[in-house]
Amino acid sequence: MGHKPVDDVKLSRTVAHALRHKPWLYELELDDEGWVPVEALLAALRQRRGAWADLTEEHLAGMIARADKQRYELREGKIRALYGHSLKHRLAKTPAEPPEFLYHGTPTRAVQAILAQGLKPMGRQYVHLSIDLETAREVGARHGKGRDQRPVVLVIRAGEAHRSGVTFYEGNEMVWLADHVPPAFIDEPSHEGKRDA
Ligand code: HQG
Repeated sequence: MGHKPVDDVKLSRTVAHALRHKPWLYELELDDEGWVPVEALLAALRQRRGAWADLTEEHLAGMIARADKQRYELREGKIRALYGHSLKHRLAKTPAEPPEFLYHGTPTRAVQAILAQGLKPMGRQYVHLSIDLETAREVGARHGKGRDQRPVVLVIRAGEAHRSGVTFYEGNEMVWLADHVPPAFIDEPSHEGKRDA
């Protein structure tokens, strides 16, 4: 590509900060679907680190392509985060029909509250759900001290919830979003193995 390589992890974290959490610190304004002009993001990033002084769209595209998760979408001169937002202005998402079962990994300490109150978005705009057990386990493990705690994976009866009026949205191919998942559609860990639909 003829460009000096940049640290993908640092770049991705800063892009998440800008596109999910605090765009105003980067003089960015997200549109209703979370998009910003790539050039505006690049201009802000170029000012932040010496190593990013010559940052180009190719650096962003490379970071997105190499990432383990599909966090960002880059299209027609614009870029957005696909999920994870915490900023106040709630992004417009299109309701969609979820798979019959989804999974949510969480640390043990949160399970009791979740089974009592349901899954809440907490600091983000939406509840985040995974399409498979292994991904959910990894999501839950992020919250453990030293990341060595064994997370609990809750099984979400998403199809049933959807048919009962709970709204779901597609984040990307692996991540589904919801406003709130009531406890009636959440199965405790002991049921886990039987629900692999
Ligand atoms: C918990 C990462 C108490 C919930 C991941 C979670 C994901 C409750 C925590 C994405 C609760 C919120 C999001 C209730 C939910 N009482 N605790 N009623 N309802 N919780 O980080 O889902 O790598 O905001 O279980 O892969 O862990 O950044 O959500 O433990 O897709 O791209 O409250 O972020 O993606 O934590 O993760 P988070 P999450 P990236």
